[in-house]
Amino acid sequence: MYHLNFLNFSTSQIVNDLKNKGYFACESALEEEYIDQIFQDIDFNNILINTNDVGVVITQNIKFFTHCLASSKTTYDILTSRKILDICNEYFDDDYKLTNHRVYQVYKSGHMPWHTDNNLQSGKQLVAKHNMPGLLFLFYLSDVTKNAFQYLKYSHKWSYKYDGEIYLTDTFIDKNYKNDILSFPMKKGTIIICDIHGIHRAEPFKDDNYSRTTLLFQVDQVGSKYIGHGEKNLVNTEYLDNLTPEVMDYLGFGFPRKYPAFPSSSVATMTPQNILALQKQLLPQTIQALTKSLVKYLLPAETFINIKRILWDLKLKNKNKQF
Ligand SMILES: O=C(O)CCC(=O)C(=O)O
Ligand SMILES: [Fe+2]
Repeated sequence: MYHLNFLNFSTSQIVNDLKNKGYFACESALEEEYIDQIFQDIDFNNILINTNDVGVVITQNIKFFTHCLASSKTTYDILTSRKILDICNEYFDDDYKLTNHRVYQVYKSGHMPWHTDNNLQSGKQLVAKHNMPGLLFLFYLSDVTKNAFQYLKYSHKWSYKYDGEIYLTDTFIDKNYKNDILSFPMKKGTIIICDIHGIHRAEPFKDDNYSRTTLLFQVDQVGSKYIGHGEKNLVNTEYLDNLTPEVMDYLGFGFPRKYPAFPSSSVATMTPQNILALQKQLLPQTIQALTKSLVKYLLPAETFINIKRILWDLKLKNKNKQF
C-alpha cells in the first residue's frame, strides 16, 4: 500500500515533526495501484439523485464522495492501515476517533479561507473551537501544481489566539503572516499530515482545465467531554476483515456521532451549469418514465403481470434449450 519512502520514516520521526512543526509531508507515499483503485470505486460523473446508495454530491466546484467506508474498500484499508494507527497511537495519549473523512475533487476554481479544524458543531453549525488534540490526513490522488495545501509555520502553537474567529481573511494573513506560509505543491500519492490546530487552507486557483482530487480524514482525541463529536461512519461490513478492539474504537463502534455528513448538499448547492448538465442527463430518463406511466395508464395491471409471466416463461424455455 505504501512506498518505502513513507514506511522508512519511523513513527517517532513523524510524530516528532507533528508535535514540533505541526505537519509532516512525504511525496509518493501511496502506491499508484491504490490510487487507481479509488478512482474505480468512485464515479465522479455520476451524481446522486434518487439513487438508493451512497455516492457523489456537488457543492459549487467540488465533487464530494463522503461515505468512503461504505463503498470503497481501498479507502477503508488506508484509513485503518497499521502505519496510520501507529502514528495515532504514538501521537495521542488518550482514545482517538476517526471524526470525518471524504474524497473530493475540486475543479475550475476554488477559494478556501484560512482556518483550523478544531471545530465543535451543533448540527452543521460551528459553535466553538475545542482544545482536543487532532490530526488531519491528506493524500493527494492527483498531481498538485495548483490549489496546493498551505500551512502557516508553527501556527498550531498560537492559533488559539484566534479562537473567536471562524475564518481568517486573506488580507489579514497577507499583512501579518505572509512569510510564514508554507505551500505543498506535490505529486500524486503524497501524504500530508497536520495538527488540526494549525492554520491552513488550499491555495486559491482558477483554471478551467485543472482539477485536484484528495482523500482527507481527520482523527481527534475525543474524550468523554465531547460525546457525539464527529460525523457518522457508514461502514460496509464486508470490509471489516481486520476488526480488533483498536479498530472498533477508532471507527467509533457504539459511540454517538451528532454531526451531519459534510458537505450538506442539495440541488441548490450545485452551480447553474451543473444543474443544466443534469437536466440533459435526465431528459432520456424522463421520457422513459413518461412512456412507462402512459403505457401503465392505458393497460390494466393484469396485462403487465401476464407480460412479465410470458417473458419469464420464454427465458426459462431458452435456458432449458441450451442444456
Ligand atoms: O484541500 C486542502 O488542501 C485542505 C482541506 C481542508 O483543510 C479541509 O477540508 O478542512
Ligand atoms: Fe482544514
